[in-house]
Amino acid sequence: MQSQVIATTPIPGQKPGTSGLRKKTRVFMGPHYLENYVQSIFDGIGGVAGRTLVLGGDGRYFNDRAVQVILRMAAANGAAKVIVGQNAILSTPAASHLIRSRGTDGGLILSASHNPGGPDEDFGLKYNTPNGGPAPEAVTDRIHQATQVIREYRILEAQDLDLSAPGTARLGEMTVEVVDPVADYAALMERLFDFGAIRRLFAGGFTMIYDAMHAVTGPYAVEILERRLGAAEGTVRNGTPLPDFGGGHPDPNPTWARELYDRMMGDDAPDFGAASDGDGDRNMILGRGIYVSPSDSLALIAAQAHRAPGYRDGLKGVARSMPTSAAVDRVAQAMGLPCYETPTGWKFFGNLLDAGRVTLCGEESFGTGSDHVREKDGLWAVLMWLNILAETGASVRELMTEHWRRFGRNYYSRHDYEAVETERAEAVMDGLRSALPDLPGREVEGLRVAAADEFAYDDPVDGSRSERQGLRILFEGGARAVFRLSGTGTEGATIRLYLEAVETDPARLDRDAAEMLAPVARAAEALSGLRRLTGRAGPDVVT
Ligand code: VG1
Ligand code: CO
Repeated sequence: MQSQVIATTPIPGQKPGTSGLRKKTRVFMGPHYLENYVQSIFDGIGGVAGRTLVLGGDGRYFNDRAVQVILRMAAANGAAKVIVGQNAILSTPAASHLIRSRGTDGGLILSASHNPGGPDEDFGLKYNTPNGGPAPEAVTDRIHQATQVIREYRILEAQDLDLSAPGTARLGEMTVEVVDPVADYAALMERLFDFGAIRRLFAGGFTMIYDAMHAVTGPYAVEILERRLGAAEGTVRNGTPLPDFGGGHPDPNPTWARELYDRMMGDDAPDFGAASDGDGDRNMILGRGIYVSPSDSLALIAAQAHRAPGYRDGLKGVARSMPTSAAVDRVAQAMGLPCYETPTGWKFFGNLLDAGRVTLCGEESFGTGSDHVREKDGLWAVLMWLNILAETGASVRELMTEHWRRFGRNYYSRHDYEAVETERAEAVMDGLRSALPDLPGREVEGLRVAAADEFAYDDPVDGSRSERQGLRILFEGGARAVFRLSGTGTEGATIRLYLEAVETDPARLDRDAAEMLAPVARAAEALSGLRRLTGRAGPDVVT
């Protein structure tokens, strides 16, 4: 087999965002695009000669082709071994687990997560470091630099490898090990959670719907929920992964998982509902007639995790991304746990997890996880909830009601304004940024600004600093409005407005979130002119 050196030139815009490089699929399929980026990852991490990598993706359109290209490039770059998921499939948390458990030098994950898939939709690729987590900024900066000076890439001239069955093959000098994508991950879950207790729960008639959204978690959920835990056949819906996710948007939130949401709010709702995203790292939690916001789910898990065997000794600490509500902070305070506030994106939790400072992390964007891997983990969150439900015998509503009574409630909502013209989005952010110093003390819509700033993060473990991580307006009484530009979009700019209001009055804990947040929303508009400047009547997605 011949190793080729192909001349190329830098392609602008190959800059990793919140979670790797995400572009339109056709962009990724363009001449040299994928190859340039893969070679730049290899160059950015100091080469892959003699190294072992994990490789897999969420099965979206172009996943299978891209994996064959990456295998040939890894071989031509002298990698010793690549461990690849059967049929090129690995959920993001399963990939993170493999990277760690097999002691590898990292991995490449192909996914655009919750973004739709298909020739006219999105594709993505990211590198995870040997700890199993998304590469930190220092590493993604080096990869980006490599994309700007690339002159050539290496690729083996070879036929496609058959990845349809577990086993070992060779590609030139490199070993390729094809592994069952579910087995190791399911075994890990069985060590963390009390499968016996959950099995008894289902045997006792507990009912559930899990919507895999035609994305990667289908086979994982069928194996774990239906086969190992005895949930009724058919509990897992849309369980066959499809390259275009059945034409849907594999994003587990009340907008995109509408069918599940409506079902859970209806008369014939089962006891528990959950969904996961394209690559399996997000989760949505629902009970009969109740939607649990991701920030509340994080807080509840912080308070109840000791009920699961893997967390019986308690938590070392907790961390949340800055825009995530402070519900978990209240739990941490009550339980005497360290609590960290990081920028958006799982890569910022890695150091805290590695240093043993925190056990549990979460984001408002339907991401929850722990130190069992270095990614957020959708099915893990679902199993954690099932374990808590099994141990307490309470319903989701009872658990949340009791939680709010004990800790108070942070009403929360995120408003997304999508595909905004980049200049207009910048104008909103620049205008607000320059107004920040004058905001403290101002009264608007019955709220008084207590503080306003642009969030920056100093990593307490490695001392690195990350600036420009979102604009915050804090009101007296704990309410808050946060503005950020998304780092995962592929079209124009997406402005995210995060709204929060705190309530401790026992008589006001069961209100409608939109109603409770209306004054904060009005104040946010008055101070930023978001709708006025973008010409939008309202958000595209509310979660
Ligand atoms: C979004 C979320 C962020 C999450 C990221 C990756 O990023 O807000 O919390 O970590 O997606 O999740 P942004 O920059 O668009 O706000 V996933 O499931 O897309 O890997
Ligand atoms: Co995801």
